[in-house]
Amino acid sequence: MKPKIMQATAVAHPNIALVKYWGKRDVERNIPAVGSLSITLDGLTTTTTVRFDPEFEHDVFLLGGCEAPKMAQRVVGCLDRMRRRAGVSMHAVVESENDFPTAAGLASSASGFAALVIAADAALGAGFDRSELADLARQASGSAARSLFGGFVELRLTPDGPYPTETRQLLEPRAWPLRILVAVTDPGPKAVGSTEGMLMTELTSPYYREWVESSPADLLEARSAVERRDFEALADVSELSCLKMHAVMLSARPGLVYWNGTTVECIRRVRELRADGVAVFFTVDAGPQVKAVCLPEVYERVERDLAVLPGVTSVVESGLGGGARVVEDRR
Ligand code: 2P0
Repeated sequence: MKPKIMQATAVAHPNIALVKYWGKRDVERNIPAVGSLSITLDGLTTTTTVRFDPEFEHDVFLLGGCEAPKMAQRVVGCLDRMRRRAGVSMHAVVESENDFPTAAGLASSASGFAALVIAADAALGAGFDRSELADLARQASGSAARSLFGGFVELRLTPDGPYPTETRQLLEPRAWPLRILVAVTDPGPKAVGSTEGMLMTELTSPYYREWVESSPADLLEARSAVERRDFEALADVSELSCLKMHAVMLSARPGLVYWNGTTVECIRRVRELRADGVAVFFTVDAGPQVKAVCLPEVYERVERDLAVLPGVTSVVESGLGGGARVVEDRR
């Protein structure tokens, strides 16, 4: 008798860190050097289907219908850890689609691995709890654990806990419905991947230690701002964390410059708006896009102002979204 179909589909959204993760405490186990605080988006989605079958001879990974060998290695690594914990040996076909540009600083690995662990867990019927799923996602990609949860999310280092990090939701999306505008300045893939960039920074930047040591205070400040829903306080600490991260990247050897000229123009415009009393702040990740985070009542104004800047190719709008979830389970 042919065994049951072991297939499930999950969706996950990218997240944007307001207090940034950059650097690894343990490269082998992919433990971040610093905690982070993020918001999960709803306007951008990764959809991933995982199908296990005892007849498959190896794993297959397709991203947007095409083979993606570099990412496939990380997908297989993640599946291997899940199979080990679940005590199964079957191979899988994984098909993943993003409705936004991949590898352009829009955290596609975060939503990708969050969707993967949720879909694989459902397909296997493994029943891992959220903490274990977050641990599996984090091992695949540090930022992926945050996309398991919706709204405002914190990833803390917990060296004495059952897992080396713990990820939890601080606020639901509805509790403080901020809006995000992603000013796309270059939709192409980034020059230096995050993992490589982090290692280079740690090995060569004279400021790396200060970056790591100053992070807990930023995290505390941001957590408190979120709990109080204090926009100005969150804006201050978010811009600080972003610029500090880019400062430490720039001070690597060779320096990591993820920005282009338009990135700088977008930052300037957001700062001018904020100085004029518009409730908006910026953040930039390992790529040239600028994310403007604002209160709902000002987003049209911010969108207009960013869209007209020369070099901005599009502005993607998003609210806050929910965590990764199963949308179809065909076991
Ligand atoms: C973040 N980034 O906190 C920071 C800000 C990019 C800049 O997390 O090596 O792809 O797979 O654990 O999760 C991107 O890093 O890195 C990232 P790995 P990941 O969002």
